[in-house]
Amino acid sequence: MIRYDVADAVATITLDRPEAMNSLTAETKQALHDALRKAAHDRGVRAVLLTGSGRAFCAGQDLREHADNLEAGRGLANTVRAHYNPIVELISTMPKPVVAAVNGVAAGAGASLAFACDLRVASERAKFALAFAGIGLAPDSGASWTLQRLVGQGRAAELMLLGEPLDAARALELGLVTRVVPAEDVMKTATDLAVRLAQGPTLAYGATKRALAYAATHALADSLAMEADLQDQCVATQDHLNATRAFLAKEQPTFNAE
Ligand code: T3D
Repeated sequence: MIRYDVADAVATITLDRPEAMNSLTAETKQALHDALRKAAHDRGVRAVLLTGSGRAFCAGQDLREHADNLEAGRGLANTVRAHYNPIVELISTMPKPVVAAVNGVAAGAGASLAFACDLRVASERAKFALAFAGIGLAPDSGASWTLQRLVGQGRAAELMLLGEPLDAARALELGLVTRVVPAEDVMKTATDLAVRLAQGPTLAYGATKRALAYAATHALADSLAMEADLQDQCVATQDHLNATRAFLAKEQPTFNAE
């Protein structure tokens, strides 16, 4: 259901149910959560890449399992609280960059997962579908928070209410993805980006994620204070000292996450 591979300090997590468009059963969500937690805690991992196998990134909730639950009167199976929310929290709060390689369609909670990542590289074949309303649901897994920050409230409302799929070119125009590449290049491009991030100032990247998340919900004065606290932490790192010395010596810095 989930593949987990580490190379060059990048943990690649692959949703691997291509026959069901990598949709998410309870078991898959648990395995995804475990993989993300493993990546978050492994000091040898300095960036994470999330992708899907086959022609989809992720089609969201597995609707076969969901229908079984509904038919059996288990409609309130609480998967949003038990699974989706912890997954999104992990992606957002782990102090390492998370890149989505959006190889194909990202629908419902699958789109939400892509939006929760720090950067998105899309295949020309990628599509984002806010499919929730199509089955009588409201957005979950953070989409109501992330999407309007990425594309603005008006466009987020349009995408969520109308549910029309957004193709990769339009997603790029709206700033929803970092870049769009031919389908055969998406994994290499996203992996190169993740490797570049894994070689960067990991502790400063963690602080950057915290600063962005904090500033999204706080006033300027509070955000300035938070930036000062986070900068105190960054200034105290060996990486900062080394990089400053490297600048003065006209050399490329090396970052060791220390
Ligand atoms: O309490 C709760 O659980 C609430 C939580 C909700 C979170 C959510 O994610 S709600 C949104 C759920 N997802 C959707 O509504 C998307 C459903 N899928 C689609 O709209 C389309 O399949 C796609 C746009 C993703 C792709 O369309 P297309 O034409 O490229 O492929 P297809 O033929 O529709 O799908 C291929 C196969 O994947 C097909 O199986 P089959 O007939 O060949 O055996 C299809 O049933 C299966 N599949 C696609 N999406 C899902 C799925 N199977 C289970 N669950 C899916 N979500």
